[in-house]
Amino acid sequence: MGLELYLDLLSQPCRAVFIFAKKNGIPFQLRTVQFLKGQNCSKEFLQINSLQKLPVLKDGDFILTESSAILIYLSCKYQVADHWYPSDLQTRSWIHEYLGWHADNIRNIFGVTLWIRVLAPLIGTQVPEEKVKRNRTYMDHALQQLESKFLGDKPFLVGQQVSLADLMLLEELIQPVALGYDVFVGRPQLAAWRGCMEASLGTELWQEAHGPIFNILEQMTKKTLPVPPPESQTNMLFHISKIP
Ligand SMILES: N[C@@H](CCC(=O)N[C@@H](CS)C(=O)NCC(=O)O)C(=O)O
Repeated sequence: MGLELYLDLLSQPCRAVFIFAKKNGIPFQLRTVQFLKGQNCSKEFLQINSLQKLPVLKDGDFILTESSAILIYLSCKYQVADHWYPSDLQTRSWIHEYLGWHADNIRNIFGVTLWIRVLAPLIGTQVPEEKVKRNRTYMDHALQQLESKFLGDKPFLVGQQVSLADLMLLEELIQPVALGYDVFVGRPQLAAWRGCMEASLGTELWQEAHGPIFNILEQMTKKTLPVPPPESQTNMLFHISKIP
């Protein structure tokens, strides 16, 4: 069996991995694991990742979780163009500097909109209003730091060409946009960066990767989304309780 990627395109880190593999022509078997159907809690998936999280890469007997580790593995194994994960020590270090900051300041903040607008209502609850307000404040604060410290007036995070750090960031920022909060409005630097990202990924791949998340509100309105099974709902309630 060749390379297998376990993904759900509603998830930001899954989309980053999907886009990276597609853009670089890396051949893989897509193993779709749908959160909304509780498939990440199935016995079969537990054998792949006992943490029940996506994305997961399986390359023969080798299993790897964590999107940034997966992107680095793919970059090195398939010798993709250098700009994705630059060999220059200092530029590579900037990628890791960004990824460290991203894990602390972006990752758990920008995905909250999906919980507010879709996941909590789907299981008959809601994210408390004070958490909703706080989340908006945290997003705005992180975006200011992102622009001033990491992006500046460069076309991409670590220079003139797209890197895996840009992809990680893009997918987190697309999440609130698809859920009704356009983080690019009123932020010209960030909007210019988004334009560079769209141009470098291409329209077809952009649409393929983002279709499911951009359709989710419509599906919510039409009540066509699956309701997560009880075994997933326990995890989901725990997740909601952990929203800052
Ligand atoms: N730091 C991890 C985050 C993985 C993660 O939180 N994945 C979410 C989807 S975005 C997940 O699988 N959630 C299912 C669960 O927690 O039960 C990465 O970047 O890969």
